[in-house]
Amino acid sequence: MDLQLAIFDLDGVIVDTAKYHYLAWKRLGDELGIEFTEQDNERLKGVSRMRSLDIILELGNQKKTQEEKEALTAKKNSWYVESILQMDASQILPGVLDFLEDLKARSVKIALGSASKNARTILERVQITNYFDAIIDGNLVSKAKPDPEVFLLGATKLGVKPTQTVVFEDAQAGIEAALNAGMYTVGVGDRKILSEAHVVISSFESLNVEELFHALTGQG
Ligand code: B16
Ligand code: MG
Repeated sequence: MDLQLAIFDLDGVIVDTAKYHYLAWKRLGDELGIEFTEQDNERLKGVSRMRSLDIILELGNQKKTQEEKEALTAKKNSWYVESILQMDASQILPGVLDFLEDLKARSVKIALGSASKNARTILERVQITNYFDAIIDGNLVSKAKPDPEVFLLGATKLGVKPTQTVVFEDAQAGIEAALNAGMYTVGVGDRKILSEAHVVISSFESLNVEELFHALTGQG
């Protein structure tokens, strides 16, 4: 098998932290008098913290100074952190642990490629930090997905070529970022939203590394 590195997005792939982001943004929206629905929240997936706030302010037709925006994102983050500190291993999405074990058994390297500045805290809380050979998070990158920076950094750090790397992503911008990096892509979620991915899966449950890699590269 030719693939040597698997890079995982965090929110929506390993854990479902989107619900905690939503609750915190909704609380902020309520304070600002901006209506913010779960459907609006879809637009925030994979998007940076500051860009998320900009989208919410746009929804409410509101403008804020940079200083005000810093204070608002800090407030949202403090609520979000309260939620993630309550997380435990039971919140890892179905099939993910078995799949990570399967990769390890085949000596495929594992990296995280997330926009979140809280990624390390979440991995610690759900007790899977040790699986990762490299952790690239929102503190290390300057360009947001669909820019390929986050994934290219992971591959470079581990000395693996993009063409030998597969990325698992739940957001359209993330799939685009991986394609821009010249990597194989697996969309996790809705086939209609993730149609650009090489392969789309609904979850990691019963997913087999060998079969998946064969489907991606045509090699066993
Ligand atoms: P933070 P991912 C992304 O995580 C989330 O999908 C997105 O909703 C969030 O705004 C972003 O991280 C930044 O998160 O505020 O914790 O730094 O999907 O790239 O793992
Ligand atoms: Mg995601």
